[in-house]
Amino acid sequence: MACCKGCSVSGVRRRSTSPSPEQNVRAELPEPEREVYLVCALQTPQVSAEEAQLSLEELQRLVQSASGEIADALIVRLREITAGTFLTRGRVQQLKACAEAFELTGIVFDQDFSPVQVRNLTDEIGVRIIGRSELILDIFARRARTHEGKLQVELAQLQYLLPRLIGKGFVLSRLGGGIGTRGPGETKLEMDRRRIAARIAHLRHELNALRRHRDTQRKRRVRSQVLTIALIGYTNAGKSTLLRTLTQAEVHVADQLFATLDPTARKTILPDGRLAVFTDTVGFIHRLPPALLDAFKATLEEICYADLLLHVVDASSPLFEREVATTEQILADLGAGQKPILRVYNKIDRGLSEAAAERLRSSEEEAVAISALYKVGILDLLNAITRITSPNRQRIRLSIPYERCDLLGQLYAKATVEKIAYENAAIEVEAIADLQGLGSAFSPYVVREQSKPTSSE
Ligand SMILES: Nc1nc2c(ncn2[C@@H]2O[C@H](COP(=O)(O)OP(=O)(O)OP(=O)(O)O)[C@@H](O)[C@H]2O)c(=O)[nH]1
Ligand SMILES: [Mg+2]
Repeated sequence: MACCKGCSVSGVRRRSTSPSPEQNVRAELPEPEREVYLVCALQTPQVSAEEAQLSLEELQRLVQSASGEIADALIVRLREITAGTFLTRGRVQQLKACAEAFELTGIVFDQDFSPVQVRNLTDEIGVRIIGRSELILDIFARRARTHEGKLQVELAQLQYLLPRLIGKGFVLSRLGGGIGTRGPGETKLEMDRRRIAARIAHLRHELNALRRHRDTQRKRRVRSQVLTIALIGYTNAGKSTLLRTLTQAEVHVADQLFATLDPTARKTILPDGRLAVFTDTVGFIHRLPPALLDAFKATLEEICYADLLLHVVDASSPLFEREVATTEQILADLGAGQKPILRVYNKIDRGLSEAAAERLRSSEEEAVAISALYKVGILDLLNAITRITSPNRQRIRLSIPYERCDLLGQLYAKATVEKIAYENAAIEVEAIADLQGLGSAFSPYVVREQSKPTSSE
């Protein structure tokens, strides 16, 4: 059956009518509410067919990440825009027919409408109308686990909502639950304007207190001179998988958008013996709602204090270029555009997208190709990290007399000792170290390499 052009019922999973014995047992438990959505990308004169298709694909992944069932996905072509409803009368009627045929919970669009347009469309179609920002905010609300994460998500949701309330408020609860009505911890967002404003002020106050605490922790870290490396990049690029591979940490990895929300830090030892802390945080997305960027600023600012950024990209993604550009733009917005950055082309086991292969070939930037999942190229990555974070480190030879063997402890702490030989006259050492960092106590014992004789000599 096709209820409107481009629709088919193939994607809908209907409830089974004859339950199995297993289902009978489960029937005693309350069935989780089923949420079925129609997913629509808009193709206006400003949006190309290709862009609309890519946008539709990403929107479907977002709906799945919000645990929504997708009845169908379609591109709605619009030659003109109607002020009150954005969509033309004919399109509104088609969507209404779809909503009835599929018993939809709502329709998700790849853009945000004005509050008046949302109200008019809801009234005419009779189901919830969900914009892209609302959908992303909903995913964040589901994922927030830590106290700070929950406060940040609630702040973002309320900041997004406040200017959208029409009349006295309570707009969200008008058409039941589902995407866009959840707050962190599954609380329902039902508030009026005055209470929202008061709650925003309170959340800001609490978040500022947490920010001060974070500042103190950071200062302590800076004092202890631990190297911090931030994993950043588009959502689903494989940041958490890489953190797992690098540090053997048990971190959450999932094939869904925004699997990670709360920052995680794990330690590991670099090949040169230095301790490094890797931090993993929320992924970026094209057109990230500004309310989210603002609310998560404190967490994201951590990126600005890292010694090095590992920009993890899914090199197999057909959206490679856009994902790289989006990440770079968000980094610039956060004030981290000038930080040392190492590009990590991940998922090479799947093959490189054309754009990624081209960039890798022609690139002058520092880049490494890896598979975080299959642990390919990890040593190259670690070596590149070591090189970038300590350009002054070099291979040195030391000849330490036995009466200064007290220096050995310091040497092991500050350098990577590659060879050590206890000869008759002295302890002969080969190590990788930053000479300046080692300190003046070592200077008398550095063996200067003899300059190579030239051919004329
Ligand atoms: N084939 C392949 N899949 C990978 C690789 N690295 C990660 N993945 C998969 O990609 C998906 C996303 O991985 P995550 O590590 O959760 O990605 P993320 O960047 O942390 O994502 P968010 O937390 O959502 O921003 C998972 O299904 C991983 O198993 C890789 O090298 N090769
Ligand atoms: Mg993650």
